[in-house]
Amino acid sequence: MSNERYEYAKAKYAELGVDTEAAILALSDERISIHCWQGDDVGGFEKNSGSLSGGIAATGNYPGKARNPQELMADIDKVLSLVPGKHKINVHAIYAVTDGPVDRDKLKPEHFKVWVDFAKKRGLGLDINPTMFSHPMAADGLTLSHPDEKVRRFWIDHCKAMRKVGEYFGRELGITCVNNIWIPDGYKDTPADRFGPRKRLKEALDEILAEKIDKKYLVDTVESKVFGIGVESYTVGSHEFYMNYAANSDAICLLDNGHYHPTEVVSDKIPSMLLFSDKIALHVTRGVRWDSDHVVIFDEELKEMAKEIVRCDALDRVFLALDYFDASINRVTAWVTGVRNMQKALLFALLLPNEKLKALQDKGDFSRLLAMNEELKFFPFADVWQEFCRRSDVPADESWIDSVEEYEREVQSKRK
Ligand code: RNT
Ligand code: ZN
Repeated sequence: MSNERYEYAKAKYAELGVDTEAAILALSDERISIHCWQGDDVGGFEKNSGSLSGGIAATGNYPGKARNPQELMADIDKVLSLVPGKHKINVHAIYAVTDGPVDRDKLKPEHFKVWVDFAKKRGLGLDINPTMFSHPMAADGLTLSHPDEKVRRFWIDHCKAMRKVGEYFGRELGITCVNNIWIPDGYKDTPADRFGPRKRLKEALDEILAEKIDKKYLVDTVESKVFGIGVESYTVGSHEFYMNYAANSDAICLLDNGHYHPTEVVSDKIPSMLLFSDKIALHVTRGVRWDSDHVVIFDEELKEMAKEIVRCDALDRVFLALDYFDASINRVTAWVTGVRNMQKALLFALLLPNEKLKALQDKGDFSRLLAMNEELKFFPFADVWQEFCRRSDVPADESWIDSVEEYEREVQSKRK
């Protein structure tokens, strides 16, 4: 099939001074960290694991959920066959593959060897997360800030163990691993002490991060939040807490766009953060009325976030990860939709005449700026996207949906 449509798009963008080839090249280099937990509703492989806790929730019971490492990895392979580019897989501690039960403070790199083998074979990177929820030691919703020193010790040791796993990932794969620390800690009702828990969290983090690990292999990120279900009144790890913590340590701020007040947008935070930090990290999600972790769609805020990353020339300064879990639709469809949308948003941003638009702003020509931004929405962006998919040997159009439906019939629906 000829590429007439792409050639037309290329010429059309060139009129604006935009090089579609450069955009495709930049996008191919961009690894997105694909969250393994979309495949099983944040379940994990621990033998006697209870239900999901920590103020987060996956709703729905669409059939075909992966029940073990083989099924989860098969589903990830399906996803990878339908998204362009080379990526990373984001693993949580509860996805360790152990013979017998191993408690989280005792986890070792060897318990994640299957993931390394999986990643190596496919040229992927790996990221890691301590899992500080869905565990008896987190039963009252407190972990690193717990008033009981024994509980804190358990979670501190868990976090230290996961840094070792992350270092192992980075060393084995030659791709920096992001170790993301998120804790559910908070209170349902107005607390009597807001300072104490944060002081304990700070001290716990200091201890966890005390060991210097080569940044080539591992970087540590800290993820804030505004509230969770059942912890509505107070969150220990708030945005201010971690922004200050990161500013005063080697840790990197991770911004999850579901974790702010509804009219507050992460896109606007990106340039401010990048002015003061060499690196930032993102969890891209979609909150509907609350931090509901809906599948990422190609909406205005996604595009706006991508634009900020591109305009700040920060593609290599932002660790991009997805974080959502929808159990009400086919989980592979959910995954593929989100990854492709994240990539589409980046491509959309890369195809904007950003310097020209900035110049309009500086000249004060807001009429042309507004009108141009609207016109750009109807530029032949889709043809460039399709060309990128074609070159990456993945479905360029909606035919990928049929492919997932077939997978559902042949594979997922047989899981009972
Ligand atoms: C929770 C945070 C956190 C989790 C994952 C599973 O609100 O977003 O990142 O979603 O660790
Ligand atoms: Zn998150």
